[in-house]
Amino acid sequence: MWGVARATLDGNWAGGHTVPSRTLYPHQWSWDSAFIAIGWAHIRPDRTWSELDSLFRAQWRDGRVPHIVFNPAVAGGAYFPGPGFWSSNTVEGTPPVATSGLVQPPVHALAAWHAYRRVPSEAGRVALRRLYPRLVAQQRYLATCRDVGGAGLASIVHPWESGLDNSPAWDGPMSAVPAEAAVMRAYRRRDTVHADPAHRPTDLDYARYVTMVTAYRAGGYRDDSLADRHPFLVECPLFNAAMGASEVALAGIAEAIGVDPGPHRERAVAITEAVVTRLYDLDTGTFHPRDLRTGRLTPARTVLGLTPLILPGLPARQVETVLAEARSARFGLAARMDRPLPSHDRTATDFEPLRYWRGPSWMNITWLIRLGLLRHGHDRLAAGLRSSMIDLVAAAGCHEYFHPDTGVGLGSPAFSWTAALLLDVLAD
Ligand code: 2M8
Repeated sequence: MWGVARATLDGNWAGGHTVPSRTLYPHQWSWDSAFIAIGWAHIRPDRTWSELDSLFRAQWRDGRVPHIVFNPAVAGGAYFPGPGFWSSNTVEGTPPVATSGLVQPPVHALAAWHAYRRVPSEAGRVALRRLYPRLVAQQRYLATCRDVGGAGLASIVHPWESGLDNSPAWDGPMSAVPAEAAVMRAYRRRDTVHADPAHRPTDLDYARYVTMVTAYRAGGYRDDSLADRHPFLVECPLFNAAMGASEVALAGIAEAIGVDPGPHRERAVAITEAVVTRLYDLDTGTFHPRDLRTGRLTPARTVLGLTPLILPGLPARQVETVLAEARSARFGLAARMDRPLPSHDRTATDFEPLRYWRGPSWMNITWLIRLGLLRHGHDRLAAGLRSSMIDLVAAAGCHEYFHPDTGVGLGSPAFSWTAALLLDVLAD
């Protein structure tokens, strides 16, 4: 299995960065690169740092790390929406390379620190020193420009920023976004050329995705007065838990390179408190996104609700109830998993075992929740997730996602973060 994972990463290495998939995603994606960097640490540590360096070279002057960095050597039409659609070159403070204008969950400091601690080296320390100011700028952008709710959490302006594009978590906020058929008639989707349309977001989802980007782009991707003009504004538990966990990681990095870790620790505490105050629901005992348009928590009980476990300072009360949620029939977490961890509540009427983030099991989320379980001392449950990850790849290969009942491989068959995170758990 080690060999398959290694061959998958090698096959997707594009010189300087790794594509998530040669067919579906032929450019560099932000949070993919963070997970991929962790995998490279086990086989080619130099590539861990190339991966992160190439991503952060595309950082905007305001600190945002774009969710896609386009490879100029790949044809413009290979992915929709491509560089021409985003037009980053018309915006001030953008890098010479074309990028998108959105972000993704800030797992990068977490990944850089994790990779370094797994395989420490002097070259790694030099790379951490180089990356540190960029990682700090990334966090600062999110904590300031994106704090639309004013409570110390970052808002996302598009479901693509959550990484869980068509999660049922977004159904409420998405329904408020105007969707005109004419919007989509102007474009041709490329994803459905490579993947079964029944496994992907719908055309209606895409019409709204395009509408939201168009609105953000029309304002030059600026974040001032978003509350007055942007149709989708949400505080996501995973996104903010990642921001908090990255402050914890930055404290570690700061110490390793001789910088004061204190401010990072303070920010980690403040973000953890805000995640609990703003996103925890006493009735369900789990976390939910907050829709800033309505002021309410979104009702779906998705796997996003479990992800604040990655915060080491999550209070015992929340750890306990989130674990109860994870162990319930909704997610089936156990020391011996009988099925993989789903991305959505498997008892919900809108659970769809084949459709992307509406049910299938994903390696990156399983890896993050395993990390959270380890952080809170639940080693037996963490071991259950580790075995489940290994079993999935042993049976199906390095697929993008997996059927949450049968484990059948879905989406791209040679997917980078699946390979990378498998290497990480195998190396344990
Ligand atoms: C998926 O998202 C992209 C848009 O960013 C797409 O569907 O085209 C998501 O699974 C996202 O989390 C992931 O980073 C990206 C590349 O793997 O694909």
